[in-house]
Amino acid sequence: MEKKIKALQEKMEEALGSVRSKEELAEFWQSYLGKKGSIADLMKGLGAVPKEDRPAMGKVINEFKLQVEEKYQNLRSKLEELELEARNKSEQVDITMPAVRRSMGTLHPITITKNEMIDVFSGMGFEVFEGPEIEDDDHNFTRLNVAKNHPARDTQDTFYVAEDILLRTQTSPGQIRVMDSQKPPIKVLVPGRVFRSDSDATHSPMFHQMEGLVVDKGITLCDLQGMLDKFVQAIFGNDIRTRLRPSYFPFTEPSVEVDVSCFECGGRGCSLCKGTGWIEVLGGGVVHQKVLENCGIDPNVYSGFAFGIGIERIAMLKYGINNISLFYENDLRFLKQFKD
Ligand code: 2NM
Repeated sequence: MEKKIKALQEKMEEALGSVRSKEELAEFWQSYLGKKGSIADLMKGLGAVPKEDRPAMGKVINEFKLQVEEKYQNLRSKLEELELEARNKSEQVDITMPAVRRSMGTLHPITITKNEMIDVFSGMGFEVFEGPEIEDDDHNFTRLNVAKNHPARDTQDTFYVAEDILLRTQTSPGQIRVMDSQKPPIKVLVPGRVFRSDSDATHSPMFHQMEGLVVDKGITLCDLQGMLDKFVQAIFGNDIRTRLRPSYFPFTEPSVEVDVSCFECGGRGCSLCKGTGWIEVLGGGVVHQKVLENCGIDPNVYSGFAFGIGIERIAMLKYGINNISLFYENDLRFLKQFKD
């Protein structure tokens, strides 16, 4: 019996020495300390020991059992310690490591340009109004003095949603709404998206416009020109001059096209201004008497000027962009170049 215990002790030491995990430790427990383990077997073997030797033998087995239990507990603590250490190591956060820098979003170049234009006009006392993008024929054409048979109403130019319902082709129906709800003096700026069936390097079926309207007593074309001088100088530089050329719009009379002296060559002539020294930037004029009448404003008492500016056009000139579609492709390589 003693020999048997000694052999078991050696086996046990060896088995314990090869335990590497909690699972292996549990197996060890089963085979030595479990109900059907080796030590239980020893206890059962006591029956075959002579009666007078039994107490001493039982004590030996018990001591052996206690010894195994102690070793088992020690190893268990050690394994748990190691496990915790490994976990701490794998979950360790290095607080001195530099953080992953998240790139900030930027405003779209059209938004930057629009904000800059609004800033300039706000400084002159304009208020901003936004009208709906879906309009009716009445606001978009009829009351703006665009005749029933005018080519601008053609389905080739205008996106119709239903009969007499359309995507606005300019923001001026917004100005009609302002004149309907406010009495002069009126000084309003109407920015927004407009839609025309037109598409090439400098035209897009959707683009942004900013129209302005001033109605008061004694307003003339000179007021428009003086105000636009200040506007283009704020946008393109203090040495910029303007030039008015006669034009035609149904809603203004007289109507003008406004050029700025070329900011690239100073007016000597270059590729940007195609050798002319001038660049066309916007249109405007004195509000047609019929438009005022259509909005219940007496043209014998009041007069006004109005203008329309393409925001894409201004942005393309400012930033030297030669294709309008770059604004709508959302290519980050393009967009990231614009910082407010
Ligand atoms: C332009 C050119 C000329 C314009 C006229 C009006 C209104 F509502 F007062 F009649 N709003 N905008 C106008 C006039 C717009 O854009 C090139």
